[in-house]
Amino acid sequence: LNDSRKAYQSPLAVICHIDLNAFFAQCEQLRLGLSEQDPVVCVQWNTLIAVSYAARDYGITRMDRLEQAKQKCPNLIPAHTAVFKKGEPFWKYVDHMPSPATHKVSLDPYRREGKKVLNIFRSECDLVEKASVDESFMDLGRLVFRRILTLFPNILEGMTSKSDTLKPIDHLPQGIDFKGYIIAKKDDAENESALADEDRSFLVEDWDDLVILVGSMICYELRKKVEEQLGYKTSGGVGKVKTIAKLASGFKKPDQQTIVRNDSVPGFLKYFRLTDFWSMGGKTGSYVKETLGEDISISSIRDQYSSPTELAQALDKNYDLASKIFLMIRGEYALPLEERELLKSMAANKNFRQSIYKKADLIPWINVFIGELIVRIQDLDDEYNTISRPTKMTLSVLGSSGTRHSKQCTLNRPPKDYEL
Ligand code: DCP
Ligand code: CA
Repeated sequence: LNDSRKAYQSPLAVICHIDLNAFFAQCEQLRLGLSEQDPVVCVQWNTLIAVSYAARDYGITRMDRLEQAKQKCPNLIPAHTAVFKKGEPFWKYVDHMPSPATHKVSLDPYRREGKKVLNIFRSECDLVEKASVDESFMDLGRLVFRRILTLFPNILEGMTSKSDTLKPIDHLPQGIDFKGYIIAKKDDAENESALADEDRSFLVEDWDDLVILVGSMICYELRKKVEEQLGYKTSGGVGKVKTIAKLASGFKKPDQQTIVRNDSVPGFLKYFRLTDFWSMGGKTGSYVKETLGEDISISSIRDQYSSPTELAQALDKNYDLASKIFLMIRGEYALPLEERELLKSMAANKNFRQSIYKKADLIPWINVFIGELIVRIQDLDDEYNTISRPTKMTLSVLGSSGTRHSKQCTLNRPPKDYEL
């Protein structure tokens, strides 16, 4: 646990996933000085791109158009994203409804807010993976390890070799308890609920339960830190591997967290389909559904195939996919966290909606694209204390007929100066 390169493979690994609730809408709510109870939606032209939980209470979803949403909630607060104006290489918030003919949306404000949250996580935890603009994974190993040493100061006494095992837990120190919803183990509760009984005496049966308990306290503290410093509400999930932590953070929203102890993985996964796993959507998911059967559940795959080899036979001898799925549905698919974002390209684009015939109508948009990309390069430089410069540039146009025209050039000695 105390080695960030190895901790994710430990049977005592603790990974948490934290996701910001209704992220773009929360950014707008705070920017406008509004409260959590205000039904804010974040708007791009007349579509909703994020819906606050207050607006969700009116039955509003991302599928609604702005007009429909206003019908459902007459006092709706639509906040339009920041925009670039044709010809201007910078974005701003405007006090009118911008038009796609003269403006381009900027998501930069949300990227920057996401970065602030990430910085809080990085200041507390030594291994953070940014999963998207509003989600992060954290390997809590070292934080958990240190806290366990303070809770059980003599725990390592008498342990001399790697094959020595920890003594059984005979008592729980004062002042520690799970934070959040605890998923039931199979025998925790006879009832149909996903959650464990409140009788906490047998919630910690072994060390893997205890590390998850400590992890849930740390996850809670991280989330509260974000709320105190920046005002954002989040949801969290705690488990042994990334895939479980990610499903857990989406289980109870908003402003909640969910804890999955190892023995409760089978009970927890009853609530999901294989395609709910990140990376199992899309093509891979469709392929598996076609091959194994449309409505096959996680538990039936688990019962039906008792080894990765058996599963591979059913999946056209795709051994890699089979062993991944085999582990995933048992909550054992341990992947390392990627600390550094591997950024290979950046793009700025604009859907013109109407054909552009004149060069003079096109050039001002190039200014916008450049403005957008430069800010991102600048932020990247600041973040990693580097000077990253693109070495290739592509200009690409997709016509309404579906044909794409591209032109690419190499930038031999890209200037360090942003102005240039
Ligand atoms: N987003 C978007 N278009 C989509 C999906 C998401 O523009 N089709 C943007 C807006 C969201 C942000 O990404 O605020 C994060 O996406 P999430 O899927 O995490 O959704 P939310 O954060 O809005 O809601 P939740 O509380 O369910 O996580
Ligand atoms: Ca989110």
